[in-house]
Amino acid sequence: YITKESKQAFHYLLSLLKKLQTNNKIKILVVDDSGSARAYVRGLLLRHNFDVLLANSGKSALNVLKNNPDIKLIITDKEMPNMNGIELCNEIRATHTKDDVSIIGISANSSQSLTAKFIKNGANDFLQKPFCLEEFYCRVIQNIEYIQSIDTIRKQANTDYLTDLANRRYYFNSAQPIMDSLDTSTVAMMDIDDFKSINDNYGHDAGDIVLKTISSLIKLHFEPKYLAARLGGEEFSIYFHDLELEKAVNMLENFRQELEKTKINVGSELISCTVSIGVCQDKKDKLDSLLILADQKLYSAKETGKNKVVF
Ligand code: GH3
Ligand code: MG
Ligand code: MG
Ligand code: MG
Ligand code: MG
Repeated sequence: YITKESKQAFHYLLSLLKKLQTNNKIKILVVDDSGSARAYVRGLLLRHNFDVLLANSGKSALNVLKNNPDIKLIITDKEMPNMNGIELCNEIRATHTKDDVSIIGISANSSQSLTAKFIKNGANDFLQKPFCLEEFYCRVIQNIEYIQSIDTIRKQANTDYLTDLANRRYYFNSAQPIMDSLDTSTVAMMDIDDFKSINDNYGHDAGDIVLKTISSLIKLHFEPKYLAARLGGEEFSIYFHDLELEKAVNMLENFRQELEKTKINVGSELISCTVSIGVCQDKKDKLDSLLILADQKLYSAKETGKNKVVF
């Protein structure tokens, strides 16, 4: 009974599914106390190359989710012993927002209030059994696309567009809570030396290439262990959550020396550039206050000849 229209619609869905699957496999968790129901939904999802995880109870679902924080979608049955699908939604929402993971409730129960109950308890969507395949895939795609859009927006909100380093917002939001849990923290402020003259002599595009090159080198030297960010312009900061001052200074000194030796191809020629770095370790409560101290060290690095680490 497949009509031409539904065939076309299905092709459209398939193209959307392909688009979703271009990167890594997307993880979907299927929760149902019935083995045959789990196997059926799993089969539908495997056809389109999703990475399917299974759970036969709410409790087991919470465990699987804990061990797989990258699950994007949970499809859960309503009627299950011990913890039903709606209670499961509630439990999941205690730790995961709708922006972290989508939930679709499924039930054969045709009670009109069930959809509302699911959604009120944190589900994003609902499917009535028996469902038609087209609707099933539509809802799966829509809910994954939602999560992926949020992921993209979140990444963009936290990343510096030019250099792909963390931006100031992400830096403060992530470093401050770590700082709150520690007695002392070590932080570095870094500023490119005579950057204005690079722009003036070789052009703004060359300046951008220098910013990107330095940022790649920063990533190489300090990430993922430590948190590095472009705070703005030609200023960077690195937060060392668990490093004594001397060790941080050593790492920064290695970085400074390697940058000094690096020839940067700005199109017209190879140029080199240097940075000045101020670093300090202190008991401050606020990252702001610690950065001011590091900035004072940076200032004295600039005042005493640049291209050095001052602590
Ligand atoms: P100092 O050694 O004292 O730090 O001197 P400086 O020239 O590096 O410092 P100054 O603050 O005078 O100049 C910083 C320059 O950085 C000015 C600004 O135009 C440039 N700049 C800021 N953001 C960008 C950017 O995204 N791209 C480029 N190409 N230049 C930028
Ligand atoms: Mg059931
Ligand atoms: Mg500056
Ligand atoms: Mg500068
Ligand atoms: Mg300056």
